[in-house]
Order: sequence, then structure tokens, then C-alpha cells
Amino acid sequence: MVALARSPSIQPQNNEASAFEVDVVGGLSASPKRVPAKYFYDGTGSQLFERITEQPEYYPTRSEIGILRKHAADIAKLVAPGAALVEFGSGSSRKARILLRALRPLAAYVPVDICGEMIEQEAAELRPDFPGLQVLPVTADITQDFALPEPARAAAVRVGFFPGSTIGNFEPHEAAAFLHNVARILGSGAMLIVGADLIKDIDVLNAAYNDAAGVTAKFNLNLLTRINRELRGTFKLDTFEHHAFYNRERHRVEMHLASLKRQKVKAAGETIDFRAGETIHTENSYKYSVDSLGALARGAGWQPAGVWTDERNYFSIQAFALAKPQTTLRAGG
Ligand code: AVI
Repeated sequence: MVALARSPSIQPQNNEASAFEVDVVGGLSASPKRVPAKYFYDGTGSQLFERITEQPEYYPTRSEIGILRKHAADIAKLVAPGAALVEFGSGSSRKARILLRALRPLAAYVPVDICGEMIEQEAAELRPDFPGLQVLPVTADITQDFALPEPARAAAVRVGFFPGSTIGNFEPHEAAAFLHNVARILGSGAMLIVGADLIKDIDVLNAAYNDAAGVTAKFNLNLLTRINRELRGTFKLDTFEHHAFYNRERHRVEMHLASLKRQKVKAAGETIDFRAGETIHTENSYKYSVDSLGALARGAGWQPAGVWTDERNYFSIQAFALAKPQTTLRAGG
């Protein structure tokens, strides 16, 4: 079940080993030091992420599932019969199942993920539960252009689904590029349903990324274990500490690993100097308002078409429609 727990859209690329080395060496030589968040998700990291979603302080997963369960019928009203549902970074398809129950009849369900093995396995598990639905997995990097299977291209319309607030792990310019890419892939008349974490009370945000059981800390520190194992690293985990805090100006939770002392560490044959207190920036998790995500989406050609939130206004499911190209009507026509 390891792979199923992954947050799929922020996974490493196929040529992972060399990319990991390049990104770690480059990131640790930069100032401030950083390592891309996509490298959290090795086997242990994926399991730890799954455990994070079960922590009482980590509200996003529970909130999103609650919204989907409560409003699936309303969300489904925005989706024309005969549409193809395309899930970006589908992982376990756990959330798609809730929508699929409300959405039938669909032309096809197309889970897209970089991890082909995982989506093939999920597809095999979905088919008996949704007889008559074409489940057509596509192995692809969702941040790049990819081709949809023919039945999805031939469908009346295509509907994108991007749950999990994974959009928050993109930098805003990456999120904008992603929304443009999705528009290009889904084509004219498309809809997009996005799960996005909302800006809220700072204490709630800080607690969600500093759970009392220390699971998020383990998840963050596991990155150093991975560097030690895969890149001949010499990080001593008890000399680094998990720091996570909400940055109000930039509307994001930042995660860092702070060196508790001045030290030298080796990774991939390079020596890296740390000052006491110096950090490696490991993740940003951007929080949006309904308006700020709407503005980002509009910039990529999407028009807001619906919003559902939980009772506490912690999380949102937002629907967008792709503006159709303007056609000129002939007088009398
Ligand atoms: C996968 N992603 C949406 C999570 C988040 O909340 O940004 C990753 C995570 N990082 C720490 N806790 C959870």
C-alpha cells in the first residue's frame, strides 16, 4: 500500500536517481538551502504521509472527503452525461470513487499518474466496483503535456479532477502553468474540480504541520534518511530539527530542517557546511482564498463555476469551466 499513499503530482520524475542527485547537490549548495518537496515520497515517506492524514491536527484530508461526500450530487450537476473524468495525480483514486458514484454515466475515467504500476493496480480494483465504466489509466507526469486515450478525446466533454490540495505544493507560477496545461489537455468546454486548502487561523495551520505525535517531523526528517541512503549522505538526524510555520505574507506553510549546530555533512561526494540554526527549506504549502484561486484560474482561462466548503471553512472544492472560444453569430443565424 506504500505507493497508494503518495501524493502523486509531486512525485519524482522517471530518471529519479540522477535528478535527485542534481537537485540535492544544487539545492544544498544554494543559499538559502533547499530540497524539492517531491523527494519526500519514497516508500517510508509515502507511509508517513498517509499517517499524517490520520493525525487529529491535519484537517485537510478529512475536510475534503467530508465535502465530497456531502456535495457529490451538486458537484455532479456540473458534469454533463457522457463526460470523461480525468484525474490528475490520481494516486489511490479514493476521492474519485466518491465522485464516480455520483457521476455515472461517464464515457471514461482516466486516472493519470507518474507511477504506472500503482494506477494499473487501482484501475483493476475500480473496474469491478464500477461495471460499465471504462477505466483507462495513463502513466504521465501531470505537469507536462500528455495525450488522453481516444475514448476520452471522443467524449462529449472532459472534466479534470485535482484533489488533495496538491496545487498548494506548487509555487504560484507553477500552479498557473499547471492550470494552462490542464486547459490545453482537456480542451474546449472542459470543467475542472480542484481541492484547495483555505487561508485560516494561524494556530490551526501551525498545528496541522506540527502534530503532537511528531509524524510530520518524521516525514520531514525522512528526507535526510533518503539522502543518506541514496546519495551516500552523512546526515545525523538528531542534529536536525523539524520547523514548520505559517508565513502570513506569502500565504504558505513552510517546512524546514534546521541544523542544531555548526557542522559539515557529506552528500553525493560534496561537503556541505551548516551554520548553527541554518535551515534546508523542504516544502511550501500555499493556502488560497476562494478569490485568490479564482484569480489564478481566470489567468489560465478558467471561469469559477462553483465552490463547496466544510462548515469551518477550512477547505474548499472549487469548480471551474474553460471559457469557450468566442464565436461570432451571424445575424439571423
Ligand atoms: C501533499 N500535500 C498537499 C501536503 C500538504 O499539506 O501540503 C503535504 C504535507 N506536508 C506536510 N504535511 C502534509
